[in-house]
Amino acid sequence: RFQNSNPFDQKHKFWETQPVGQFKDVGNSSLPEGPIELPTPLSEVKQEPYNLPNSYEWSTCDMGSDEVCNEVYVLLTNNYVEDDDNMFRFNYSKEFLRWALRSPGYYSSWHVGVRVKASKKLVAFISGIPVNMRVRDQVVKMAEVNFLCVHKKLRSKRLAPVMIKEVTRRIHLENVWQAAYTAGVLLPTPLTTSQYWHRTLNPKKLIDVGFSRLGERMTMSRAIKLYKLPTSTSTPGLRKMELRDVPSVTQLLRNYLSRFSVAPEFDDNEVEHWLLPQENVVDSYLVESQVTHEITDFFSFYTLPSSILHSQEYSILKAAYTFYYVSTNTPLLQLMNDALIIAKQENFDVFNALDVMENESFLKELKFGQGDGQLYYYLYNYRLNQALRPSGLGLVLL
Ligand code: NHW
Repeated sequence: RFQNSNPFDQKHKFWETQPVGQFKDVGNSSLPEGPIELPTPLSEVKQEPYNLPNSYEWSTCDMGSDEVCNEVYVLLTNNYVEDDDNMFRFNYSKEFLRWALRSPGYYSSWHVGVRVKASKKLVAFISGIPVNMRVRDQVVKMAEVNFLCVHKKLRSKRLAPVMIKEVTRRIHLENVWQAAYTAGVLLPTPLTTSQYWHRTLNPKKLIDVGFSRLGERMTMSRAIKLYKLPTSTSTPGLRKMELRDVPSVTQLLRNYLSRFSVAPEFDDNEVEHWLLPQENVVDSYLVESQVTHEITDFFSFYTLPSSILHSQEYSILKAAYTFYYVSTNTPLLQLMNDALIIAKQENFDVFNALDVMENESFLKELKFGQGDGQLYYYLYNYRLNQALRPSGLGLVLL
């Protein structure tokens, strides 16, 4: 069968109607940078929700409720993102979802569920959280949209476009007109295309469950030796971040993120929320100078396990993902090596990173291997007249 493999020629019946960069405009640098559409007066924003097929209803999800949080957790655990070979599926924990969705200034109305009217079963979800995003020299209030999920039995019925329109409407009602999101699928039009890299921590398990393969002339014992890490970290003054460190970390991070073309602007509240260690959610370490007691460096990673779908032996892959970091005094390579050592001690199987920020400077040397599949970054209603390199991006979405 003849297949048209040029993604630029693919029709996007929904996305073609949205204020996003269109494929036909790629390379046209005459279009102005900035918002594609102007905000409309709030009174002109549609007041009623969009129509759903008859047997379904909208449901604002209160993530503060254990019951509702559990419903979202179960929906995602069974229906959220899988790898291309359907071997693994993200298994965000309940604590993680709470953390991800109840960030400073969050709106419950942006946590949008779809239920079956008759049974009240939760069958779809989409969410947004507010963030101040800097794009070059403009700081724009945006929504970060994430956790879009439609139950497997309801796929390909054009429910996703209705959900995206509904969350957009609810975001508009709070006077926010831009959004940032990532996806593994190519849509019109990425701000940047990034790659996943994986650092094996537990070679035997990763090979057993089919996450990795032994390369040519590689034996299990060689792999174990190759990925072996020291048992203790190397940086003097490295310790867990504490509440009292929030102001220093905010300072460091604001300063560091200012070098990227697109990055969030965090205040103390947000740093406390996003970076203060939370067991099984986020880990943060910093370097305190032994002499001046100044905080000079910092790194963090979050915990996102995946369900292993077809193994007799194992059901969960424990994965750490690099989050934000700052290196001023300690080389980034050394910081990240310490991050690997800590992750290994905490029994993670694999340590993942994208090639955003300055990650390329340590990936190969620290024995990360390039994954398959891409993660595309997008902005909604904001045009950049040139795609960025991943290293221009100071943004990590969960
Ligand atoms: S990416 C993770 C997305 N979730 C999953 O992959 C979970 C497993 N898959 C599913 O649940 C992180 C379904 O396959 C989903 C699609 C629900 C993905 N982003 O209902 P239909 C995020 O959560 C388009 C955007 O028939 P379906 C970020 C697709 O191109 N659009 O499909 C979310 C097509 O449109 P087109 C996506 O398989 C960002 C249409 O949906 C998409 O039953 C959202 C087909 O719909 C994706 N990941 O359900 C955008 N996947 O034009 C936020 C498919 O091509 C934008 N589509 O015909 C900003 C809004 C806020 C603005 C505020 C001012």
